[in-house]
Amino acid sequence: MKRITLTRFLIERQRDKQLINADLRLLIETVARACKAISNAVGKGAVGGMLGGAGTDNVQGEAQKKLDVLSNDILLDANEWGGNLAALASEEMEDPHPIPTHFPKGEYLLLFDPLDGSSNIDVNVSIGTIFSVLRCPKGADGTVGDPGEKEFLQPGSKQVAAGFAVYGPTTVLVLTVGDGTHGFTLDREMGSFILTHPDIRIPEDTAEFAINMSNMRRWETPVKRYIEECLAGKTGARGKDFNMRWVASMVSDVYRILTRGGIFMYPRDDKNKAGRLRLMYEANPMAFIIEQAGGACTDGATRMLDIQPTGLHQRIAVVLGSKNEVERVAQYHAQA
Ligand code: AFP
Repeated sequence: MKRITLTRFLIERQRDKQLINADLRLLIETVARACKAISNAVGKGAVGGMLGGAGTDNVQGEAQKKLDVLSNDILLDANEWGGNLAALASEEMEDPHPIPTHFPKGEYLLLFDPLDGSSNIDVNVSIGTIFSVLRCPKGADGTVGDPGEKEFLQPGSKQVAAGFAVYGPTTVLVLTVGDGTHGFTLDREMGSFILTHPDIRIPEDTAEFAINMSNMRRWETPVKRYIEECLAGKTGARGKDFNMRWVASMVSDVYRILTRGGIFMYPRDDKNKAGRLRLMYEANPMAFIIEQAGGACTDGATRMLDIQPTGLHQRIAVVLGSKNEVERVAQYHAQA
């Protein structure tokens, strides 16, 4: 099989399709390189002193793992000097991170969850990095100025690129720049991401759902109805049996759905009143990726990419995956 590296893939989209420019290409290559460094740190685990708590809490009041802090630092260090970013935002930081004054600024905003699935680190289950790229609005003077939270609060449809890395048995980078969704597997000997899953397509139907069943008593009616029908299987309204998977690392559940279909749900409930997942750097990048692979993503009822954000760290309910199943859940919400 002809080996197409991430670099060649990006050069072709810059030169042949004019889909991206040199600054966006540099941004994606830089994030990919940072994901290689995070993959190496994750792979060292206890041997590298990487497990366990950092002894600090993040802005969400969640205890940080050593790898949360290290991954965030790796992404900040990698992205400050390129001259292609106006600012960065991270799950691990309350406010947007300004580009140091001694570096030039560029037109893009980068948002990321540096290490998603942190509760899986110490139990050796796959985790990942999720990122989203927006354009920074320019001020009256035509410059990006000093972007604050307001400049980040754009609907997901404004993303120019989105991706995630999953640090599993293999490290895979999934990426979209708006012309489909593509997967690249890390060749550790060469240190290159190789295009191994071009033009991923999600089957429109599925018989596999992913949800944290322990929250069942807390769900709203449409979600309860949908899952109960899946559990009723062949004898119930769906007329077929369903399987269940729940990794509790969004990157792993989404990657599985990209490879074989499925529906992932983290609904609102009376504990997670706005949902658990973050709109800006989890739901929106995943929604862009999933839609570009022929799937769908809503907050249960509304298309995720149409939602106008109100806060950098706002939480949202998420239903994503095989198009026909996501639409069925939206119908159940409309009927409720
Ligand atoms: P952590 O990063 O705190 O482990 O949360 C992971 C996550 O944001 C997402 O990756 C999972 O799908 C979801 O939360 C798992 O939530 P539960 O632990 O409630 O199942």
